[in-house]
Amino acid sequence: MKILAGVYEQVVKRNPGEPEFHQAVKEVLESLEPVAERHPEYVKAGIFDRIVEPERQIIFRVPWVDDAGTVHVNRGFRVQFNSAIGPYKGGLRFHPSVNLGIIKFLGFEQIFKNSLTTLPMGGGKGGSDFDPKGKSDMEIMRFCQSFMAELSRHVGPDTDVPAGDIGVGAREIGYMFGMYKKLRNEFTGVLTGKGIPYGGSLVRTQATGYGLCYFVEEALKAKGLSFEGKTVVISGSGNVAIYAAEKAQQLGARVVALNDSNGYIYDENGINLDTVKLIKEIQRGRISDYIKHHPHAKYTGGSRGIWTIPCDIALPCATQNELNGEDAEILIKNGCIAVGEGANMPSTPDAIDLFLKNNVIFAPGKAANAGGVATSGLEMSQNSQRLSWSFEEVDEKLKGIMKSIYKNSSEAAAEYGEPDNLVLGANIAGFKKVASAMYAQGVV
Ligand code: NDP
Ligand code: 2IT
Repeated sequence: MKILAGVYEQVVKRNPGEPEFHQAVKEVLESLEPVAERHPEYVKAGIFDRIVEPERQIIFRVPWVDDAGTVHVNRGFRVQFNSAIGPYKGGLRFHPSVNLGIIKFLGFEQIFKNSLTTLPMGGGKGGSDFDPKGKSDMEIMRFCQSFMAELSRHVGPDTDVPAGDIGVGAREIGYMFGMYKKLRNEFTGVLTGKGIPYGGSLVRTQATGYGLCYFVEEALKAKGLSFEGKTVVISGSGNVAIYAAEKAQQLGARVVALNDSNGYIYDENGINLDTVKLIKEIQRGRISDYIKHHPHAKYTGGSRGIWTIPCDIALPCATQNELNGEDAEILIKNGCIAVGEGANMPSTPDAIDLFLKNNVIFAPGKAANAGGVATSGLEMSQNSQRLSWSFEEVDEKLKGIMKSIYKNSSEAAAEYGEPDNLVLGANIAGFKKVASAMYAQGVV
């Protein structure tokens, strides 16, 4: 970095103790250096300085009462990062590891991801350090209501439209939607990922995982390859992982492993997804329960070991920095040909370098997992029109969007001289639209 080195230095200085945010910004600024060279007018207009500073950061107290009558206090966040091309849009994460730096890294990535979808959505992210694990349904409901009691002041269908992320699925969205509607006396599309009976979109549940496979399929196709007959390892066993596995299977691959934060399962016959859905979506159990249903499968404790399983395609779909340089070396040694990020920033920078240097097809999260938010955008369109589209119609639109994200990212990569570098391509393609919108709107 030359032109943009000062921007990065300022980010580190101004945001101490936020390593994930620094990591996300550094990767993007490194990709944008050649853009800054070609566009001195963007440098002069302070586009780079402004894009790394959230427009607004909201931090609030979330008090709630557990089933035993004990009062708990969690911290709530909403970072409204950039609204140049549309209302703030991005998920809510409930996980004990959540802090401002995590939400800022996610919100920053969301700006470029949402731009890539071709839909008019700005970037934002939120959440809480609340741990949903082991909580009763009523505790979850009271927490969500308390969270929305404050959040409702800051969001709205034309202002900021949250959705799910880790620890937030249809149940939590339902409780938050109910509270928003009661407080505002408005039935609006303030959240996406809603249940189908009250304004949700078909395919939103499947969208991130399906979209990931559609994207990887395009990248494979460009090299004359496909999912057919490939062995796939997927980390996580939540929303993204389950539907990535489902689509990979539909495309003819054999998915042999999944994990959660306690350990991984290996099933050489191919994972039975009905069992995983039962354990994870209905019983809210642990992935280790899989071997009770399928005794021939193997369970191994520890969350990292999953990358030691030989595979052709690896899809990290759990969390940030879950795949490091050491894991990348093992995957490459085992002959892995493609890595598609379903999670946000799951690969560390040294892992990404290794994949790129070793000609592993590498599909970065902000392009490859954009199918979730893209379908959220389609949910917003349906809500505005007070219509709902069929499963096939939404799925076709999702497929079309993932194809255009691949096309735009690979064309930008080629334009800037590194045709196989989709990290570079996605960052540049996502930036272009936001930058020209910010430029046109003046210094605001
Ligand atoms: P879920 O809560 O449904 O599932 C998360 C999964 O990841 C669980 O299996 C969980 O295991 C595992 N996991 C979470 N944290 C850790 C950790 N620290 N170490 C190991 N495993 C962990 O979330 P999603 O599937 O929705 O999200 C997964 C990833 O995909 C996240 O990075 C999210 O930001 C990203 N994403 C999600 C989208 C969506 O539409 N939902 C869209 C785009 C990206 P455990 O149960 O043990 O915690
Ligand atoms: O990281 C993401 O893109 C999401 N969690 C989905 C956001 C959304 O608004 O659907």
